[in-house]
Amino acid sequence: MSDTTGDDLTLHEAADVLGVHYMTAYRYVRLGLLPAAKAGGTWRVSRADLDLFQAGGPTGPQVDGGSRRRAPWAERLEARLLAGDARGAWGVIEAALAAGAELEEIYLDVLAPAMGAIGDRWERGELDVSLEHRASGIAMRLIGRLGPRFVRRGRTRGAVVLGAPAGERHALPVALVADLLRQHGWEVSDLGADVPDGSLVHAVLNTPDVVAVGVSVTSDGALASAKQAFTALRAATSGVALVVGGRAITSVEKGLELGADLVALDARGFAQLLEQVRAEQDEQRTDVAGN
Ligand code: B12
Repeated sequence: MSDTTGDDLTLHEAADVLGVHYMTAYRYVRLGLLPAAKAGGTWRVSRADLDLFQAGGPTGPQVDGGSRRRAPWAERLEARLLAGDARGAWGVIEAALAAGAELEEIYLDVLAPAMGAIGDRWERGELDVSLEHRASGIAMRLIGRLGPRFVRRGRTRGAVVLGAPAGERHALPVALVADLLRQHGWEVSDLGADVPDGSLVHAVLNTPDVVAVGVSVTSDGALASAKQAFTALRAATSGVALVVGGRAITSVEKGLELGADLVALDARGFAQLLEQVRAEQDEQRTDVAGN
């Protein structure tokens, strides 16, 4: 979003310039189409953003005429997250769903890239980490609202324990992967971030019908602790697949070096991998029973 401290307008003024009703302009803001920031209880729009919107620029109204499915939802969500606008962020999600986006697409093609872009901006020194924290809080709430929609009825395929190792504070990726697996019929025990080795082991030993444990590693700084977690899991459990994934796992070799049995380079491939694991485990059980 552009700097709104200088030549900016109230939302009423912006609506006048656009020749639309105030509520229409407000909807543009809520959907992330028109960048705006709240100052003293009122929405302010920068002249530059308004000009861009009128010209049909990156956030402009060309979406109404084009394919809403291919609209830049991630950019709009990023804008709402950075503005600290939880309602607006939900509005973007609802609009994307109404336009036909699948739940999985909302997570992988809207929410994940929006968060990734926020991280990139933080890395470039363009925003304070407080904005990243606030955006993460809103993202978690979005996941909380969307989560129940991922749950599939009927018999589960088996259970999966998911968590991030000690010192790894990125819980969002874990929550997101957990829902994606639930959608494929897995019962997921999401332990979140910063899980001590002993607790990971405890969860695996106490989860009925557990097929695999997935360890999520996002920051490079947590690779060593992920290795320790796998050492502990390998020593205490058997017959459970040890899977690693996450942003810090850039190759299969890197994942295997940590002591994992299997590496999933993206969340989409994880459910498929689990199917294979389950089938192999069932086969082994049949062999044992037959002998
Ligand atoms: C949100 C965020 C935070 C939040 C986390 C809040 C929370 N509750 O999760 C807070 C503010 C706490 C935070 C803290 C830090 N962060 Co941070 N953070 C991010 C950010 C912006 C988004 C992460 C996210 O949720 N992404 C969305 C998820 C869905 O995408 P994903 O991680 O790629 O996950 C996908 C796959 O990897 C896969 N997957 C994930 N887990 C698993 C597990 C399995 C088993 C499988 C199969 C697949 C899988 O599925 C997901 C969906 O496709 C990223 C930027 C980025 N590019 O990701 C930086 C980022 C990860 N953070 C970074 C850093 C440096 C930090 C800090 C060290 C900063 C600091 N100095 O304080 C700290 C502390 C980290 C620690 N000790 O753990 C760096 C990491 C760089 C690196 N090479 O290590 C990043 C990349 C920012 C950057 N561009 O530099 N962060």
